[in-house]
Amino acid sequence: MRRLFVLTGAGVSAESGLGTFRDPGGIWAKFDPMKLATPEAFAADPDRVHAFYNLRRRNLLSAAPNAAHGALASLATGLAARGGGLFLCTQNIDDLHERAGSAQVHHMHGELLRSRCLGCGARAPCRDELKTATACGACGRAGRLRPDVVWFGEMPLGLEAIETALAEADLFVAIGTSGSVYPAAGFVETARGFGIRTCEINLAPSDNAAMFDECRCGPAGEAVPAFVAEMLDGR
Ligand code: BJW
Repeated sequence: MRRLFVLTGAGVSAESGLGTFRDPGGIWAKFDPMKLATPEAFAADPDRVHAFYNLRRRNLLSAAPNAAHGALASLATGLAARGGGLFLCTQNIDDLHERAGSAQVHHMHGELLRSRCLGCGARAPCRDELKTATACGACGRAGRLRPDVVWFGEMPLGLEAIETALAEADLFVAIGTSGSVYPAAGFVETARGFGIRTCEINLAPSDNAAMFDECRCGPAGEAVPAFVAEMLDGR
């Protein structure tokens, strides 16, 4: 009865055409995160921040899940059928895991296709452009909507549920993440503290690779389906 905790990062969506952050030519090579992904940046220049996320929302809506997303959806079903389970935690704000068929996805850095009102706190689906003038559907105020994502300096979502799931798991797998953003980068140490086996799947070993019991290198679209096949074969 295996219970897996899988943490995904931008690398799992790279083959769907969504950029990673810290690879050469990645999002943070082109844009300054301090001007786009902090609450202070949004307060100083909401139009600039909206333009950045509007562009990424458009890109997401024209992207499709890849074989890695599909394999992780099968993993959840396959483990459940064997009496086990999968906690799928993603740092990604895209919805490609859901579109590939994953029913339960923990979005610790929020979701691009949702907005949040800084006035009344209402969260709502958001597939269109957000502008400073866009009014909140709940309270009617304009100028208070922001993307429902977690910026630097903000608290990631559902850390208690993550801690519980890590404590219950018997294998921790990090896929396509550089392991440079905390607290997610520290999950491998938490897992080790619980005595759980750890595995990294990445294009190349991350800076954190030495922390893992096992590292598998390759593009997620190939390495993840191979890993899932092994898990469901019981090897
Ligand atoms: C492939 C591939 C292919 C490529 N196949 N692989 C210590 C403890 C706690 C906090 C901190 C700390 N030290 C510093 C902090 C503060 C800060 C932080 O971590 N800063 C670092 C830069 C040092 N963290 C925060 O502010 C967080 N909040 C917080 O700490 O709250 C207080 C707190 C304290 C204590 C405990 C708990 C909480 C919030 C972080 C929010 C991050 N937000 C972003 C933007 C979200 C919205 C958006 O998308 O615009 O999240 S930043 C960006 O980085 C995004 C990502 O989710 C995140 C991680 O990036 P990821 O996914 O790892 O992408 P890359 O590009 O870095 O790596 C991609 C990998 O894929 C590479 O390894 C490639 O090789 C690989 N790859 N192609 C397989 N085809």
